[in-house]
Amino acid sequence: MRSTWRWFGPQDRVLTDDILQAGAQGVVTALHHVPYGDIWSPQEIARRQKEVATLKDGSDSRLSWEVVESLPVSEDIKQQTGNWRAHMEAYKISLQNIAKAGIQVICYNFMPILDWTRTDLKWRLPNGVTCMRFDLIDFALYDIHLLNRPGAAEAFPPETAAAAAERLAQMSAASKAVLCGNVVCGLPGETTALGLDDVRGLLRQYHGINADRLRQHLIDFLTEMVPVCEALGLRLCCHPDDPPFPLLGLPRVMSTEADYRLIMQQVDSPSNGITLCSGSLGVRADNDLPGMMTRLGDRVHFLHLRNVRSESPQPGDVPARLHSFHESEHMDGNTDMVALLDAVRKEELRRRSAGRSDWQIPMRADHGQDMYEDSLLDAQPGYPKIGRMKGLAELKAAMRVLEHRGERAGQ
Ligand code: DNO
Repeated sequence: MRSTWRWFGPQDRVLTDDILQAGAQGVVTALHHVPYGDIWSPQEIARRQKEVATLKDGSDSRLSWEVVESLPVSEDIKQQTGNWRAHMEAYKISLQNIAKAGIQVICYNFMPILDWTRTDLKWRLPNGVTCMRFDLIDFALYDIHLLNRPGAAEAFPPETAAAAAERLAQMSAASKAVLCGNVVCGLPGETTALGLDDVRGLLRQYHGINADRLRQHLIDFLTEMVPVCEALGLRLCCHPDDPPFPLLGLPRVMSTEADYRLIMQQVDSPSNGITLCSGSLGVRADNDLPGMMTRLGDRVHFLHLRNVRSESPQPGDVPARLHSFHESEHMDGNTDMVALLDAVRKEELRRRSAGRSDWQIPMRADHGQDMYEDSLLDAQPGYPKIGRMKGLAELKAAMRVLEHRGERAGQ
């Protein structure tokens, strides 16, 4: 397992110096300033590589850009409208430019409109840390009463809708504005926040696109991109839906093991792979993360390790449906992290004995709780310096123990 760290570029409050001190071996980043659908030029890629390789005082960081997260798939490609053909060609050129720069792993997602979705970015836990949280009642309140989406009230269990109406009556205008901002916050690198009207407009574009159609668009995307990746020696890896349920009436097609299986079979190539994100997938009680790693491991090109804790029962919550959860400590929550790490270790051993050059899987400690001075630094939501460093240290230590035991037992 190779420890990596997500960095948002020079505007990130966390510095390359911090990444080095945290004990990460490589960097995960993207050209966040390039609009979706545009080409990533060799110059811009080289510039970011240089930034990764440089410490605050100008000296060499000895870090390099190892994983692209994300090379974004535009809405036009997801919907197959407008400029989607041109965006597909641009995507292929970006892949070529990335390959020329020596980077081989490329993460993307196929979630319509919204990436990760939370209702609270700073929820306080009893020990004083804050974390990101998805509260079903707040989300229902947003969907039914702030967005006023037709059909929204029927999309939630009646007791959830009733609790949302009750909460709305006590909510200040300022809290409503915060909630609206939080729901659309998960668009990494987005500089212009989406307003309610923007969201309504985007939702209208998805009329007539159901899950089957979206899945077909993903297959069409991969049918064209995977041969390009094979020729260039690249490994594409799809990030799961977060949370792994349909939201706002939009389809979501990468939420379960069955979803991944289908996509892996449809475009059956090692270049068509998985970003196994235990935090996203782990919200669902029916996703068995260690089992998924064991069964689908040969196609897992990138690991996002974090944990969530489902808060059921809340009014109307059902673990197999959209429900409330918060981001817990990395080693503690819905996912048995030690079992997942052990499945990763075993997959790496299999790869090694098969002579695979990609036997070490890049992993980043995903997200983190804000602790100590994290709230003062106010880095990208979900990506604090200290809380993430703690997560990385715990994950590395647990893995080291498993490896040590394995070495002693000769396995
Ligand atoms: C959340 C991240 C996601 C991820 C994209 C990949 O923190 O894991 O935003 O970067 O979905 O395309």
